[in-house]
Amino acid sequence: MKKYKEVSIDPTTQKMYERAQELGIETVWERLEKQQPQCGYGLLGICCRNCMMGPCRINPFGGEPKRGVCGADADTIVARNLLRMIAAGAAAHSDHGRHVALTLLVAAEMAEKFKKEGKPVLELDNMASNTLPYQVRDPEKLKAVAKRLGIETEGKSIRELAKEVAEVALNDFGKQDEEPLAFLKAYLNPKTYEIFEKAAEKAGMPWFENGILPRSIDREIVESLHRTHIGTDHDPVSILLHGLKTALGDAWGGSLIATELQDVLFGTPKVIKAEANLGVLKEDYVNIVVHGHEPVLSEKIVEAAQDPELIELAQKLGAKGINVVGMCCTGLEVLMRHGIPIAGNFLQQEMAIVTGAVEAMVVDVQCIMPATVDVARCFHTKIIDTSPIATFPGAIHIKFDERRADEIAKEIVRTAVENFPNRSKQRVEIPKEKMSGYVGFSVEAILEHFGGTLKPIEEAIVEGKIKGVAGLVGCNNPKVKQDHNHIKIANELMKRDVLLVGTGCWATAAMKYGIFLPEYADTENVGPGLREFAKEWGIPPALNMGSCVDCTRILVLADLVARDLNVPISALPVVGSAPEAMTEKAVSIGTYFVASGITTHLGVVPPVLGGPKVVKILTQDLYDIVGAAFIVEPDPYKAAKLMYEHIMKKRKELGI
Ligand code: XCC
Ligand code: SF4
Repeated sequence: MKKYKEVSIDPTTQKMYERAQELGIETVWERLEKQQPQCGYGLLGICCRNCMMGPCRINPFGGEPKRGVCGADADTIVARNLLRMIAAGAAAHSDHGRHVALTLLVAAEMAEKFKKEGKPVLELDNMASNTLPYQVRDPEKLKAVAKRLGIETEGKSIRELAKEVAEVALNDFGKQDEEPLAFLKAYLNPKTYEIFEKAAEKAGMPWFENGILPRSIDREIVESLHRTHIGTDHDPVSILLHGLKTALGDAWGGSLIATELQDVLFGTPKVIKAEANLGVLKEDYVNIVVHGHEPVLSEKIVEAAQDPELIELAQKLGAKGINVVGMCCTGLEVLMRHGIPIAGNFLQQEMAIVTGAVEAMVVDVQCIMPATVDVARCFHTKIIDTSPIATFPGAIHIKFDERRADEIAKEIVRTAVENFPNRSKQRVEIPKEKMSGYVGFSVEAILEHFGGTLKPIEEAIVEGKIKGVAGLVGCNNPKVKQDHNHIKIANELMKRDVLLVGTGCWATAAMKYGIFLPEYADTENVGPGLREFAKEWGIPPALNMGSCVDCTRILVLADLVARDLNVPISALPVVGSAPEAMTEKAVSIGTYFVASGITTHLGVVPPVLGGPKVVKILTQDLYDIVGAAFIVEPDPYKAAKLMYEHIMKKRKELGI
């Protein structure tokens, strides 16, 4: 067993980890230990299970076997495995995006139906009626998205526009022509577009029609599986090019659709103050943790928890009220839009249950450990799974249906409330630590803050007050001490006057240590230029841009700056990093950052080292193909230095 200080720098995790040990509860860290030594072939990416002549493994020391049964060599196998990771990550993000688009469409169609049935027309035309399970909370954003897509907005109701926008989005998933995605064409500046168009030709593969411009989100994912089927694509170059294309379908398709249409349905985030860490759980309240990724669910849980009847029930059962808190990305969604406190990031899901104070953990999709069910068995906590595509053995299944969203959300909240009397008070131990911070920095909120333009940021960059911008994203991984790399890299970059924007479990980490407070600019972790800039504008030195699908906000922001300067994104002094990467989604994000022109650091080595050609393509050749590449460096200090050097190189190239 590990010492509590080895697993995390977060005091709440440390405490709950100790508590778990006291109670004999196995956690992610013990399970990781039991996996040691992890398979060397797997770590290097040189095992293949793509057909039943295998599984095949390549000798990493240069001896035999050098090839799989079919003849595939190490580079082919590594590239194929990587492409499958990208495809899975892109699929997860994009299926989420599809779900949001379908929700918008369903709501618009219900409005149409109710209108025909003679219900109040104005409310329904504006999609503001609460007879609808989902409303359009941000009609201005809907119009802005429609305009970008070239949809005529004059004389159309919100309901009509919602339907049209949802249809264009859904078409991007399944269309069969060779045209690039409508959303990509609508959002991407022409200079970067041109790089995508020419990338494959530059890489010596002119038969890629339209280069690495994705044609349809689903098609690129399906083609990834096709290409990696035995006996299909074997050249690491073409395999990886298709990886870029698939990831771009995630970036400028699936994830972008998720973010934009979530803003339409639930409101575009505005700057707001909120709290983070396990200390947001309340001893005398019914605690509900929403965990997973899709606000289509968590928004409704937040609403249902405000139902007077359910609050009354909670009080009748001895609680003071109902306390909804978030976990992982869905937590960030409701944090960004409503200031709902976030209890933690990925490695705190089990820790939250160990407090003994959680009545229900309501989960949907992605990053939810099946182990939560086992930990919950040691307490009264109910794990409630809600997604028809994600079932957890041992959990309670209350499957969600958008058409009956309110009813089901109430049932879920009621289940949690009714569980309150089962809580064993003596076993409750909630760590006190929590931290506040400002969140809600959507692109729109940033623009508003700076007076409708990004000029102040651009000027500060040109002046050198800010050296550049780093997008910090991604997960926790128990192979890394929780939050350690997140915070070290953040501080090392801010010390060098790099403005940070970030999402996902990085953002939750940053918030827990106070980085989203304007006062943080006064600490020794922030350089004088960035400090001055942050103070001048009354912002923290790092901006929380949301969940992982909201990495597209970072791209859209970079794209706006690129437009202002009339350069491709790859010319900007911007870097990315996933300091504690874990998921396949993180692999897709890293890949689409790089493909979009943002050189990106990974703090956890992906399973590619067994393929020397693949490594060379990813870390070097991509500079010539898309103007950016990967930096892989587990040491956070060295990583920050490399990222800073890249920023300085870009500044030099721009002549600033
Ligand atoms: Fe999952 Fe999105 Fe990674 Fe956190 S950062 S571990 S993906 S919750 Ni998105
Ligand atoms: Fe082995 Fe080739 Fe089959 Fe992979 S595809 S398992 S390398 S025979």
